[in-house]
Amino acid sequence: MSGSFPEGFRYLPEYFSRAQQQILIEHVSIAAKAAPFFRGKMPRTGTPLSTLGSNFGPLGWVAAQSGYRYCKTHPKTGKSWPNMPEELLNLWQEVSDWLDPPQACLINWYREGAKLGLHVDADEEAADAPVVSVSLGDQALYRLGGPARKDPTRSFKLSSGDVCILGGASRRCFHGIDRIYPGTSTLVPKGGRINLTLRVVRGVL
Ligand SMILES: O=C(O)CCC(=O)C(=O)O
Repeated sequence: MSGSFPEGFRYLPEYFSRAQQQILIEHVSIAAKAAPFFRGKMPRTGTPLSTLGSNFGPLGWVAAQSGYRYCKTHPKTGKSWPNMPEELLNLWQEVSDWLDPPQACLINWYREGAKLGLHVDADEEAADAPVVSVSLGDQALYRLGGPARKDPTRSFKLSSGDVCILGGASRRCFHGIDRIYPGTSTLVPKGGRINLTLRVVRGVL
């Protein structure tokens, strides 16, 4: 399967057991009480995103009409983001092949109908550090292309417990979520899919 993936992309199906997934979801539920999910907006147009977001870690990714950015605090509560769970720091050590720890973990919540357009993660100064992504809950159709938007893409389903790593050249490849398959998992208490995306943002905070 990896033959036609871009260089540096790794797909680790069923990396987390069901019991480990439940622990991660519990961390998300607790975090969401302190740092409630909010709906970001597209820069310039202000169009609401179809996903809901929150973050773990010293920095959190925020989508606002004024632009995408990393912030130390939640845009609505003004408080720091919840600490990064140890399980995610361990995952980073196990799979990232990168010395510095992640500074941000974006929590995306896809409810029925939510999707994420093709994009490259480009708001990090640490542009070479890999991005590590965990899928929890409902299955999703993931699309992965090349460094140019017009490059051919391939699509495959991600299931709960799967991990993807965008390292090497794949760090600059377009990717997105075309659709969610509602009801394919019972993991997320209110339903849908949670994606956790670990990122190094910059050298020094
Ligand atoms: O939900 C996913 O699997 C991908 C998330 C993603 O690409 C992002 O947050 O930039």
